[in-house]
Amino acid sequence: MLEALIFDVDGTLADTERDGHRPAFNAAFREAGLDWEWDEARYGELLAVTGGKERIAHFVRCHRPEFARRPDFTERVAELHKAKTRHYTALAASGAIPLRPGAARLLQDARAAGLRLAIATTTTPENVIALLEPALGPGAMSWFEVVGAGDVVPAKKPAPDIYLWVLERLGLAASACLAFEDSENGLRAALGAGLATVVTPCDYTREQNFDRALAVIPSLEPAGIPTLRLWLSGAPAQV
Ligand code: XBP
Ligand code: MG
Repeated sequence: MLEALIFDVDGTLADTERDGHRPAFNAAFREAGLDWEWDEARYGELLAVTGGKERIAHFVRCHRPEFARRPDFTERVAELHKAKTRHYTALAASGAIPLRPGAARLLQDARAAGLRLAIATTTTPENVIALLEPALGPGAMSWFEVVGAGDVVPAKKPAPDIYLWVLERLGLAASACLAFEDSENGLRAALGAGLATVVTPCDYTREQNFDRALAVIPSLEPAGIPTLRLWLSGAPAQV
């Protein structure tokens, strides 16, 4: 029996990367006096690395090796990421990043159907709150029984850690849950935790491999998930 839906955030609930996280990284680099500017194409390449701190470190090692040799490299990356998060939360809290079509409706329908909700994301908890509260209303974070975000696990997606962390706190087996993702990294993480996964690709992930997804849908709007009504009725989510 389907008991819970577990949602990825970036790319799934909202298209946050190109016009949200990317400009926040660039604002942090400018603020630090660095000439690093991630355009849309470069950022699309860097998205292969999940986690903002890990993404900055990967960029530096590949493109600014002299910066990687600094003795305070790790501290500087953490400072840059903290500044980036400040810029991103300000942007998200202003309501500038809408949810994807159908996301709010799906969350409300799932709650009405008595399903438990959870989040499993690589981004930080403050980014999740800044994004969802303006979009879903004050107190909306209480809709999610478990919020697995950022550094609560040692290994980020495509490792399954964040999904295993969420399942443990839900007290549910993977077979009682359905995951929603947007990327191949996210799909691999969810599958690694044994979760049937619905993928709704976004612009940056459209060409990725989703062969092992339960379904690939254009959006979270009801028309895009005809069988979801079945799942919401409690029918088993068949992998
Ligand atoms: C997407 C990510 C995150 C964001 C940036 O997370 O990989 O790193 O790109 O956010 P998901 P941070 O798709 O799992 O929601 O800078 O806070 O990591
Ligand atoms: Mg994602």
